[in-house]
Amino acid sequence: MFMHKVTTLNQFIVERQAEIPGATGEFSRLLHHVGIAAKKVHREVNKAGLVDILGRVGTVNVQGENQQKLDVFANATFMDELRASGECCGVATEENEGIVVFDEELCREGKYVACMDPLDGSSNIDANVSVGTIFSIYRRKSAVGECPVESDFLQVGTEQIAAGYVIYGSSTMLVYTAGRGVNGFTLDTSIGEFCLSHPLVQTPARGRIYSINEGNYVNFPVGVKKYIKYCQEIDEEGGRPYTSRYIGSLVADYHRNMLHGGLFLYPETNAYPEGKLRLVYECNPVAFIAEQSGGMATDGTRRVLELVPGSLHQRVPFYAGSREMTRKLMEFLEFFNNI
Ligand code: P6P
Repeated sequence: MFMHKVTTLNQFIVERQAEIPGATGEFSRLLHHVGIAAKKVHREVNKAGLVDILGRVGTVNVQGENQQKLDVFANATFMDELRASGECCGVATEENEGIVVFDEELCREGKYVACMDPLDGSSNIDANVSVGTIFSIYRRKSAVGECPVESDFLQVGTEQIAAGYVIYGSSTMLVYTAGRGVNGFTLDTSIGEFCLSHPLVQTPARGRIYSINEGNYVNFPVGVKKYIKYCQEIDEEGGRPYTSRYIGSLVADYHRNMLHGGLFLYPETNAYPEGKLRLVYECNPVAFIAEQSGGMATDGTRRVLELVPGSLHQRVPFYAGSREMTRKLMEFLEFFNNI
């Protein structure tokens, strides 16, 4: 039987490293450990419901959100693997108020820091809805050998060395970019490896899907309301009306739109006047992926990757996806939000 060539994540990382002059394998080791953590979280997410890994631990995280057992497990797992890589000196995570410094001897020489949402959308888990891990890697600015400081984690998004997400859905995929395109790897559980399944992903310039929680409609900025109505109008060429698709899990909503074409919108609302999504560990990594796959990501007026983070858990309005759809939305915001 002919076996088509399978490229595992580790083979891909090593091959790519060979292309980068002076690459010393440190970043490759870091990414390898991200892959290990993703496999461990996959295992627990996929047996949730069968064992006592579901539900709340009875604690709340820094966001005041009830922590799910899987949140806590995913946070600990990714931290352990990033620490074990020896290349990361600290992590900023949704689950912890401040930065987590890896002070062990092994990590102090680490050149990288990570920002992550270890299990985004976890409130959906007991309903068997896809959830995700979102991560962002920066080169530290503080001196190697010393403890990292908060400013290492508040770098502008264009400084990202790599970013990606793991989507725990009908299959588990790891999607990442290191600035040379976006590649997707699907977990083949029969061999326990992430295998290249979506090489050099390109988001269609326009699509027919818009994703937004229309339950917040009455409080949306007028430009967003007008854009939603634009999506729903019939045009003579049959391009519209678009389809509304919203899962309520950022990674799942974004991933579908990235592959098929579409626009994800999370504007400011009454409940979240700054927007709900976090700049440092949700919007910046997704924005890096968006741009590297030919799409766009904005806070409505500015490029997300150029926003200077003021605090670890800062929220921003977030619009990301097909570039022609994003541009059209920005036209609506520009016109209607300024009249
Ligand atoms: P809403 C999940 O809680 C999350 O942080 C993102 O994954 C998702 O896009 C958003 O919130 C959904 O928020 O207000 O529509 O339920």
